Amino acid sequence: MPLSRRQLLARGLGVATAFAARGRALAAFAPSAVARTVLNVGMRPGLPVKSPLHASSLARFVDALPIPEVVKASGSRPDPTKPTQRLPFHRLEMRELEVQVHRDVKPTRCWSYGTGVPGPTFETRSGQGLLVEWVNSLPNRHLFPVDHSICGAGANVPEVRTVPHVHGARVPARSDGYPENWFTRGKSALYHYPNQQEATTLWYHDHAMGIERLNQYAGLFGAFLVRDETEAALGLPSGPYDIPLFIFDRLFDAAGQLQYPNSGIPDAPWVSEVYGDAMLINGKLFPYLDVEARPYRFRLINASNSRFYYLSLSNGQAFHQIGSDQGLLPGPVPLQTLILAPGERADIVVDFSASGGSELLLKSQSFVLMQFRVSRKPPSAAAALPVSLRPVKRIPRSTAVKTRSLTLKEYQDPKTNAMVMLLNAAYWRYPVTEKPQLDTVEIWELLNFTEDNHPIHLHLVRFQLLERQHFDVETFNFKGELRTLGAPLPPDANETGWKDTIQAYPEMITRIIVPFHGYPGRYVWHCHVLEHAANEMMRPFEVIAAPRRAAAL
Ligand SMILES: [Cu+2]
Repeated sequence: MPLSRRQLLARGLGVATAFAARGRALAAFAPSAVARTVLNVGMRPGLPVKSPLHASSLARFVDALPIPEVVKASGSRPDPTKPTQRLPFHRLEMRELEVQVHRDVKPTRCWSYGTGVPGPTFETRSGQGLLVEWVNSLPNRHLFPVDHSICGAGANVPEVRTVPHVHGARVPARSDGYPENWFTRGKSALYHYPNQQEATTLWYHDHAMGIERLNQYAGLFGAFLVRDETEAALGLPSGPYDIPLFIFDRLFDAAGQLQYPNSGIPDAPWVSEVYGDAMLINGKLFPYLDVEARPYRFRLINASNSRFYYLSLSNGQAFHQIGSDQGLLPGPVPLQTLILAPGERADIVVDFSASGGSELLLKSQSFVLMQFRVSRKPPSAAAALPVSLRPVKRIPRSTAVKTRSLTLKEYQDPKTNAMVMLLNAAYWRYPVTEKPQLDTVEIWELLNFTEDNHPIHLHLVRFQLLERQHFDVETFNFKGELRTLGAPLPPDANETGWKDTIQAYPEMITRIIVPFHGYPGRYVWHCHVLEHAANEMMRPFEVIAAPRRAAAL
């Protein structure tokens, strides 16, 4: 079988540059020189699990799909921005506990924001702010091996650290969960979520520097739904017919315990990607859901570390995507397959009206995820899906005050075999280079030199996809010239809404247009393949407040 370019490069062919130790040597290069270097990558796979649980051998559809409980407020506290007003106050405690992932699997030790994985769901309304005290009551030892060579996870910092982030929330910087703002057992953080944004499916998860991938794998995530009047007026399936579906893959051992793969390299257990053979839906393996013969709304959330899903129904029936990361699409988009990257959300409506008495499977390629058991009862009356949902005004390119070309590249040190993935050839610790001004619009061109699809997430903002375009990777590598190949490809219909995580396709330029609305301050942008983000595919950006006018000085 011919080797891929990646495999060839991983074997050392074509490596033209000698980097010494990770960090020290790359830091010696100017970013532009680094960006032009011919580079390569090696996959760093994990060692096989000793005495694994083979998920495929488990009995299917013996557990009902769990629906996470809804977070309840415990009183109110003063609004930090208007102390005369009070906001609902919530307290979530992170704890280690045991969950039952399947009838025939022994209880699994995990970490949770509530009583299970995923944690409880926030039900919020647009414009109604709230306060959350996030409390760390976790043990002092991590469930999984910590790689102390990873940035921010050195042996000089506590092993267990947490900082929660609400993915997609427009929040002041101090409440965003900046990766370095972690706190340890016995400590907490009080965050303010103003919710000044449109109805959508957000989710919260841990973001602690250097161990985010481990904390999320342990179970630290949950849903954060924002609702509004416009959405309510559409008559979409609601109440028991509106269900969040978290999809996440894991590896287990025969004793039912989570296994996070280890590279086997002493002192450097980091692996480049994680793929489990056990697919959990809301925390169960092969769950079933009894449904009526009517439309249902499902909020699909990919909470996997690395895995993309290719979702379809076993009977080949179409479903409609009605929303993406940051809210409703202009209109429902009929699909038979939906590709969901880590961090992305898709709001879909599945109509079971014509499937009374049958059993349908939700699948991802050859993986069976869950079963829908459709009632034999005749279809109940349900409102038809509206033709129009919410207008999404396209942002004119002419409004952009700046275009940034930003590379996504993988690098390998031929001596140590250490691998890093960098955004614009810059380490986390380099000075901040992306400093958009508040309330301006920028175009970000993501030049992906790799053979991977990287889901790139920007905190704070929502954005639109302009287009994707192939480019000549080798010409750029050898000559530093950007040569595009072919015409730009417009977004697919289900990518024409507001996004906060975009799939940057391999060897393509992905152009997004970003209004930097919200708040000034320091945020992050990163790949949502958590293993990539941990090994340097994450950078700060800083929103600069508009200069004060003379009259205000
Ligand atoms: Cu990535």
